Amino acid sequence: MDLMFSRETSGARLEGRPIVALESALLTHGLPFPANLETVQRMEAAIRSEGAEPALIAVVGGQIRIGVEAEDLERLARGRSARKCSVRELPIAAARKEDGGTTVAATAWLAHLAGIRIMVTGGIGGVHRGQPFDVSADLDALARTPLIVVCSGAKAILDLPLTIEALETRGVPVVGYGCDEFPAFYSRRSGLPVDVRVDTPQEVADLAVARDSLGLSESLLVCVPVPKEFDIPAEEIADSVAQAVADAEKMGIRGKAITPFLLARVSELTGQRSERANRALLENNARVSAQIAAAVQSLPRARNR
Ligand code: PSU
Ligand code: MN
Repeated sequence: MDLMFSRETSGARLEGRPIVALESALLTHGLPFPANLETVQRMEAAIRSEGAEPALIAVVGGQIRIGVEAEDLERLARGRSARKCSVRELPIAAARKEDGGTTVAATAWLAHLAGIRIMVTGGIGGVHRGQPFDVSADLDALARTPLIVVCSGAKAILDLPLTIEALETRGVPVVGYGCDEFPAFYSRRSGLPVDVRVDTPQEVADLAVARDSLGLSESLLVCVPVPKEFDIPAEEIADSVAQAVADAEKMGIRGKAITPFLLARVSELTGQRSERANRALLENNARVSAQIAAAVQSLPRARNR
């Protein structure tokens, strides 16, 4: 399957400038229009302001796009027809020539195919509350794709202690970026420890070098807490999350529809406070990922794999 690079991303490749991949499920399924489009544009601007090139990864009419041009971006943002593509849906959307928003799992795989070493998201998927068998494909994808994944931890709608356990089982190092606790998406703190704390982009690059020289295939999960002004302490969001989870249960919402439903419901219940936090952390994560991309760019590529 050919990957289609946008004009900007192929330019950056030729010039050897750092590229940061963005997932597109947040555009098609995570945030409502027009907040979704605005947020992606702000993420792209933040990445460019740090001298890196953003590459939104998505499926457009069955084509795998590494970087999406403005017209298609707007269609993906407006239309609710795109398929939410994790790894299992990728061949379906490609063969059927559909539009698709790629989750962390699918984006990581496609970024890796494209030779991109870092991607950014809001929160990774994980183990769902009360449903220990509903485990996001993000976790297995992280375990087999040697990327740097910048996020604000796992989404607060999940069972975070079980998600941390599942990451441990899969050998994914959890890196706190300026923090000692695993961030809980809307909240800066979760009470759960990270495996290592770093405070600079260079320290992340050092970890990537060590990972690569050991021949390991796991992503580094670099966790950046939501900016302080937007932090919603865990005890303040707990009731809304519990209510949203109960509503999903009552309405019989399952599988891949759960995450988009819960995000939208929590936003409703918090009067959009959670959505503002989501947008702020996405933009901040984009900026941090571009800074890390610059530090990683000068490193030798992993060999022998
Ligand atoms: N981060 C956000 N909003 C989102 C997501 C992440 O701020 O909508 C998406 C990601 O694409 C992630 C997906 O991979 O939710 C997880 O879905 P699931 O639990 O169905 O694997
Ligand atoms: Mn799931």
